[in-house]
Order: sequence, then structure tokens, then C-alpha cells
Amino acid sequence: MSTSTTGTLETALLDLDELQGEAVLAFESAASPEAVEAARVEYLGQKQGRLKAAQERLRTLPNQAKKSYGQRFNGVKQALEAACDAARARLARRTVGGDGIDVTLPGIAPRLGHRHPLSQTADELIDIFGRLGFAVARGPEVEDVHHNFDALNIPPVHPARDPLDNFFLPDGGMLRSQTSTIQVRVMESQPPPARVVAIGRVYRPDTVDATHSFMFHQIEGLFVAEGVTMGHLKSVLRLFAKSYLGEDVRIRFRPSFFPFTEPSVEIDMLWHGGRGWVEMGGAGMVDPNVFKAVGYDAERVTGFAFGLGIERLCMRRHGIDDIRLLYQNDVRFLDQF
Ligand code: FA5
Repeated sequence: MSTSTTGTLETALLDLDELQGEAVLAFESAASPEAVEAARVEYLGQKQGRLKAAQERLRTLPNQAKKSYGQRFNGVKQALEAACDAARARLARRTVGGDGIDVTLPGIAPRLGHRHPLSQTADELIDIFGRLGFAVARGPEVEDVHHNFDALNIPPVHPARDPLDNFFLPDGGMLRSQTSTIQVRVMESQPPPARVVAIGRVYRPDTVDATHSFMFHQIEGLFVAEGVTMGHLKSVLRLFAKSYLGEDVRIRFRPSFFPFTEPSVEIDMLWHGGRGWVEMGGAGMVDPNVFKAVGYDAERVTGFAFGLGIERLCMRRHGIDDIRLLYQNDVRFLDQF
């Protein structure tokens, strides 16, 4: 039953104003979802709500007052519903299920990772050699002695095959000790010409120190065609060194020996700010015995090959002085690249 059955239009409208003022205040000051719900029941409740009572009052008013009251009532109803929605939204933003978690506090930003410096180096090397016309080749890390030694002109008695210098597997296979295996695989699988680079992990039981690891990465290059000379090797490696380490880099070829190249050289590099010549890898003209092993005609084609240590290149580029830092996954270190 309505509290007032006989009020004039004027008092009825004043009551509506008062109702709106009280209700909006109740919603605005509600500090918890429970308080919003209590205010909703009190003002907007379908059974005993005060808005419902105000609606019922319409019937008691004289006919000529009904239109004004009805319009004002609709405005109050909308204002109360909007205040209720706003209070709910405000508290939903601040708390989840009322459990005290303030979701309006600044969040913990997820750490965005990036590619490992060695992967960045590998990508860059592939890019540079790609521009020089080299395609990318791949080969397995678990190899056989044919690809790791025999086809590379490394005879059974050669010290490089010493069990103490290799990770041999019980089945007679091995973890490849150099990416030169991929030279063999490429030439076995296609006729000349061949112009590829291959990047991959290699394994050697070397004692770990600041410049050596038991697992590291190499980039292998191979260019075989008619008329390839040592001059091509030098210019490709010089172009590469300048692209990767800068215009002021100097490159030196030091006579050396590898069973699969003849002549063979070590590639040293010297650059501004460095501490002296650093050996980056080996290279040479592909030995005719390797061509024989893969079925290439050594009377018709010549070629060069090179193998560079990716860790060493990456370290020189970034001024990293200990190879072990590259494998520890310490984000304080990795974040710098
Ligand atoms: C070779 O592995 C030859 N296959 C390179 C080659 C390819 C010669 C084609 C001729 C033609 P070497 O053992 O020197 O060569 O290794 C090449 C490079 O790998 C080294 O110069 C060095 O940069 C890197 N390297 C070698 N051992 C390690 C190691 N334990 N840790 C990190 N890097 C290494």
C-alpha cells in the first residue's frame, strides 16, 4: 500500500526528487557489491522497492496530474537504473568477486623475449651470404663416419678421428664434429654447380673455457663451379667480413692444413678496438679427393669451402668475452642484445 494516497501533484513530484537523490547517493556511496545489491533491492526491487511504490502512487493521482507525474517517474527510473549500473561497473573494475584483489592497480607487464644473440647472428650470416648468391643447406647432427671423415679425405688413422676428440655413438655413428659434413651431402645430392652455406651445431669434447665449448655452431660455405679460384674465396670472405664486422675490419689468410682442402688457410680477422688477430675459421680449395668421393669431375670443376665459428663471430660483434655466457640463458645477459 502506498504511503501517500492523496498528495497533490506538487508533493508527489517533490517526493520523486527526494527518492532520486537518496537512491543515487546510496548507489554512489556503495563500497561493495553487497551494498549495491542492498540498494538495488531497496530502490529498484520489484516487490517492495521504493520505485515500485512511487509507480503505484500514479493510480492515486487525479487524471490531469498523471501525465506530468508519469514523465517525471520515467526520468527517475532511468536515473536509478543508470546509477545502479554505474555502481556495479565501478566495483567490478576494482574487485573480482569481492575477494580484495584490486584489479585497478597497475599490472605486471609480461616480459617480451627476443631471439637469442646466436640466432640473430645466424640470421644475419644467412642474409649476408644470401645477398652474395649462396642458398641455405642443412644436414643432420647425428652423422656417420663416411660424411664426417671418409668422404672428407680424413683417413682412418688420422688423429682427428681419435675417440677422445669425438662423441662417438654406440651404433657406430657420431655427433658431427664439423659442418663440413654438409658439403659432402650437398655434392652427393646434386650435380655442380653448388653455392651454399649451412649453419648448424657441432660437438667436440673440448675442455670448456672462455673461448671453447663442447657444443658450438659453425657456418660452412661451399662454392663449386667451373673456374672457381682462391681469388673468389678471398673476395667473398672479405666482403662478408666487412658486411658483418664493419668497413675497418682486416682479414688475413694464414697457410694451414685440412685434409679436405688443398691449399688450406686459417682465416684471421682484426678490427678496430680488438685485441689483435683472431682466428675465425678455416678455408681452402676443395681437395680433388673430396670431388672423387662425391662423384664430381675434378678435371672440370674447382671450388672453395670455408667453415667459421658462429660463437666467435657473435662474440666479436658484441664484445662478449666469455663463450659460456651464450649458453647460460641468464636474461640479464640476453636482454642486452
Ligand atoms: C673446421 O672445423 C673445418 N671444418 C673448417 C673448414 C671448413 C676448413 C671448410 C676448410 C674448409 P676448425 O676445427 O679450425 O675447422 O674450426 C673452425 C672454427 O670453429 C674455429 O676457427 C673456431 O672459430 C670454431 N671452434 C672450433 N672449436 C671450437 C670450440 N670448442 N668452441 C667454439 N668454437 C670453436
